[in-house]
Amino acid sequence: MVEEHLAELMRLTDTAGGQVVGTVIQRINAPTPRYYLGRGKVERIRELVGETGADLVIFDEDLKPDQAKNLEDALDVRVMDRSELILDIFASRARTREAKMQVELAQLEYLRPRLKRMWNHLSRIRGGIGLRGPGETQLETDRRLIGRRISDLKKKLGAVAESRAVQRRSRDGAFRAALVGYTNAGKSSLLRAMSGSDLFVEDRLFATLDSATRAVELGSGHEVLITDTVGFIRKLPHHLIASFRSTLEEAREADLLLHVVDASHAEWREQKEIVDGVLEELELEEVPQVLVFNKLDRLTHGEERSLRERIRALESKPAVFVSAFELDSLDELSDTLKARVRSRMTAVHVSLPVADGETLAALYREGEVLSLEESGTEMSVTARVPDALLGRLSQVEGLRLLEPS
Ligand SMILES: Nc1nc2c(ncn2[C@@H]2O[C@H](COP(=O)(O)OP(=O)(O)OP(=O)(O)O)[C@@H](O)[C@H]2O)c(=O)[nH]1
Ligand SMILES: [Mg+2]
Repeated sequence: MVEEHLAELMRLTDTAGGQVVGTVIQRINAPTPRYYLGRGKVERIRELVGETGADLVIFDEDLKPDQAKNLEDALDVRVMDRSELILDIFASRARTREAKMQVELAQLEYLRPRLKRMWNHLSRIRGGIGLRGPGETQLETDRRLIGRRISDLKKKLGAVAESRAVQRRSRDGAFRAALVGYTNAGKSSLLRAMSGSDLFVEDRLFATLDSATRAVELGSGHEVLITDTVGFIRKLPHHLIASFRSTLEEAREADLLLHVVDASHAEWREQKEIVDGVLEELELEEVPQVLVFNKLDRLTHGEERSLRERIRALESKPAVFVSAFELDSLDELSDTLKARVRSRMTAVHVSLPVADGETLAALYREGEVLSLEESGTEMSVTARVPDALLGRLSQVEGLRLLEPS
């Protein structure tokens, strides 16, 4: 378990552009107030830093501002904790204006109680990871300026969130699903495979920071809008969750969450629990969920069978088993989505003039036509229609909506 956590920290370090030259583990019941670790261990790390020439020491656990400062004084190198490393990765990966603002906000909130220590660094700039902060100018300003910048960012982000909400409303009526899950589970790969569109995929952590929405055609007139979102990780810094809340609004308004799990990962159970925890923190636990076990191509038939049995026996949520690399395996997911889209549509009989090709076309395009009969100048259509179309149909003059079947 500890080894797995450390392995993940190494991947994070790699993603941030660092190179691991040594690791130290200490099992402790309670962290010491001064160094987090015991004195002996601090001495051991000091030696290791000397032997390897390391210029950075990263802790998997979060350090209090004082602890970090004391450790830096004792080790005489830059010290980072897990949260800071994750913030650093987000900072280097943010592409859109919104993501950049969100990361900056989270960094400033993290920085505020640690300003003093950060100033120390700037005076002896060492380069490398950890210094890609919000920029020197901001660091040089005092707390009050940082506070002002924080409220400014919050205001700007609020405006972006508002315009996004307007955009969302204009898409009203469409069935919406959001991909959520642990980082590197394959969310973007799945959306890419299903929508046939180009999305950034990488075997590093936090490839995606911005949510992207794609229309996915499910066949027989069913379409669903699927949103890809930022991945979660163990001990995601609190400030980041808060900052990315509005991006994750997409998930809140989704009709369905597709919780993607990397079934080939040794720790998938823990990862799944962590994702559930973050979803709860974001108050998203009420949104209906389908579990999507991905990377099945990496399992043997035996492993796949026992996974399916286990999930069937223990899991109350519906689950599908897929591989983003095998298009055929996605049918199960498409069928599940199709069933959800259908269940949200209302079955109606519509009677309309034969000449009204426009309405008929809309029924085919947005709904599902189950039967069509012509008699004289009238057509009688039985169809399933989404709410938005139902609303429009009921306003068409001379059109009769018969009782739902
Ligand atoms: N073998 C295998 N690899 C996969 C599958 N799906 C995704 N991958 C690989 O897993 C890695 C991560 O995939 P992404 O799609 O970027 O994962 P993500 O969940 O979007 O990750 P973040 O954006 O970082 O949260 C990439 O190297 C993919 O090629 C799959 O079904 N099988
Ligand atoms: Mg992604």
